[in-house]
This record gives sequence, C-alpha cells and structure tokens, in this order.
Amino acid sequence: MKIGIVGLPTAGKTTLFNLLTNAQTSTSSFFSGKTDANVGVARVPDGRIDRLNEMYKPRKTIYAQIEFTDVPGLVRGASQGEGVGNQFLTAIRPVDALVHVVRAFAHEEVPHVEGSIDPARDIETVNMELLFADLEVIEKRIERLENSKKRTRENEAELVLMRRLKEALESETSLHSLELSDEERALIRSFTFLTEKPLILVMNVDEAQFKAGEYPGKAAVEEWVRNNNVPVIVVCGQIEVEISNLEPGDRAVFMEDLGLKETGIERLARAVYYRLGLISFFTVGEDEVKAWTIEKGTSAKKAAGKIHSDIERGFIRAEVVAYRDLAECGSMAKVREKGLFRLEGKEYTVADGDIINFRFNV
Ligand SMILES: Nc1nc2c(ncn2[C@@H]2O[C@H](COP(=O)(O)OP(=O)(O)O)[C@@H](O)[C@H]2O)c(=O)[nH]1
Ligand SMILES: [Mg+2]
Repeated sequence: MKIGIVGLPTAGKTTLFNLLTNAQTSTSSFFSGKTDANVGVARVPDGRIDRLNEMYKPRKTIYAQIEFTDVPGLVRGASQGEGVGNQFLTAIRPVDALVHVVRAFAHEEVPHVEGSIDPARDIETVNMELLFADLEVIEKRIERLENSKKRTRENEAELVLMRRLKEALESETSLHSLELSDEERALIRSFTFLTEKPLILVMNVDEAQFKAGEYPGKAAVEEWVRNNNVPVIVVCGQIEVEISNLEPGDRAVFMEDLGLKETGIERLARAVYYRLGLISFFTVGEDEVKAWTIEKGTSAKKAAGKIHSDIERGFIRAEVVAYRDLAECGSMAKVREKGLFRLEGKEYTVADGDIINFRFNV
C-alpha cells in the first residue's frame, strides 16, 4: 500500500514522514525549494502483533507496511509555475490515498507561507492545486481526442466522460465524490487522478492547541470535513517527535501524563486502514508472526492467495481463532478447551484480527 503526503510548505509533512518511516530527512523552517520526493516505508503499529510476539517469541516478526511519499510543498498557483511548480506531483500519481498535512501550529521562527494560520483556507488552496493538476491532464486528453482524425466508438465514449470530469473539476468537485459507474472508474484508472484518491486530513497542532482541544478555524475545518466526508485526525508533530525520542519504557509514562492512549502515528495508520477498507489477519508460529493486509470482505480462499498462490489453489480449510479470544484465553490450548477454535471453508469472510492457519494440498 502506498500513501502520498501533500500540503503547503512548513505544514510539517517531512516531520510526519520522518516519524512514520524513522527517516532522518532534514526538515526546514522555510520553503526549501526542493523538488524531489522522499520515499520511505513505515511499519504499521499494531499492539496485537506486539502481544503475539510475546506469546510466540518467533524468530521473525513482520508488521504490515505502508510506503509513504513526501513531496515538496504545494503553494497557491503551483499549477501555474509558482514556487517550484507542480511537476513533483507525478511522484504521487501511483499512490492509493493522500494524506494532507494542514498547519494549525503557531511558530514564530517558522513563518507560514501565507502569513497567517488559517487551516480551512489552506485545505482549499491545496485542493485547488490538486484539481488543477487533474484538469491539466484531462484537457490534454480531450484535445488529443478531439484532434484525432479517426475516432473509434470507445474514443467517443471516453470523450463524453472526460468532458463530464472536466465540468466536475471546474465546479470544484473532486473526482472521488463524483458519481461514476464501475465501468467509468475502470476507464479512468490509468490516468491516476489525484482528486480521485481517498483523502485523509492531518491537522498539525501545537502543544497548547492539543491540550486545549482547540485550534484556529476549527469550526470551519469541521464543516468542510462534514461536507466533503473526509476524516480528520489531530496530531501534534512536536509531541510525536518527543515521544519517538524517548526510551520505550519512558514512553508510556510520558503519554499517560498527556492523557494519550495512542500515538498520532497509530491513529493515522488506523485512519488509513479504515478509509481504504483494509483489515489485518495474522499468521503465527515459532518461526514467524506476521500481519497481512487485505480488503474487508475478502474470502478465506482469496486471503490464502495473499500468502501464496499454491495455498489458494490447494485450499482445503482455514483454522481460525479470533485474536481477542486468544488474548483473553492466554494460550491456544485454552482456546481449544473453550471451543473457540474454528474450522472455516473457502467462502468464509475473514474478519479483522483473525489468526489463520491454512490447510492446503498441492
Ligand atoms: N511547533 C511546532 N513546529 C513544528 C511542528 N511540526 C513541524 N514543525 C516545524 O515546522 C518546520 C517545517 O516542518 P517540515 O516538516 O519541514 O514541513 P514541510 O515543509 O511540510 O515538510 C520545521 O522547523 C519543524 O520543526 C509542530 O507540530 N509544532
Ligand atoms: Mg518537507
């Protein structure tokens, strides 16, 4: 799974990227003018894997992973060449979802590019730049189709669709919220439009705002979020950096003092999974404890195919235990004793947190 991080300069994108991927990419207190993207892999935090790890003490522990791409800041007019332009957006064309980091924090030494803190305005600015980037692609395509001498029936249909997309973007509707048939979605998939991607907002607040549960323009942001059906999670980049610099043992105390049950990174990972309709199942053993990411609604047989096509092909049955049952019972023996060990067939819909052992025959 791939996620792109977008936002204005100095919103805290690279700070978040470093936290997620344990990278040491330098952040900057001004618009750095960089034009290349940072790419890194984040381990999806999962307390269930931590616990399974303690139980099985496997030789290898494999968490789910998300690849993050951190691109330079978009500025107002980037599509017209302002700042460093918007060509760097090609780096996030292949991603599955966008995380938009919005700045709410105040910081005297780090001026905001627009001179003031106004998250709702910034959300609009970045959205407009994403709309413009898609519009540019669509206009080129329309021009090509219109100018081609011999147009097939498919070309005609595509032209009609492209004009519809153009109209939507011009009225500031993202392609994600546009009603399209499955066929139409399939037709435009290869264009990898940015506004078609699921979006998650990360509001980067400072410590005072975090503690107060308030930030400038919160009401306007919440209205935008409701109207556009986009999840927002509030994170304090500063606190997250401090947490990540602590020894694991000190972390819990520090977080408890702040009234935090989870880090912002954990909440973000969960929001991404939820937004993309993803769940995890686990395979366990002395050799390896591993998290596998699948779409909600996936059958046991298809899930087996995630591990290996042979296991899918030769699927016999799935031995399933819910993580929560194992955690409560404390051991597999107890799980069996209580009758919580299940045998499921190929049509079984895998649930989040299922621990599965596939029986197969090839
Ligand atoms: N006070 C405060 N400063 C932050 C926070 N997040 C980032 N910064 C600072 O803001 C500046 C810009 O951060 P950076 O991650 O480079 O932003 P980017 O341009 O969006 O990648 C850096 O000096 C960071 O240290 C935060 O939550 N609070
Ligand atoms: Mg940056």
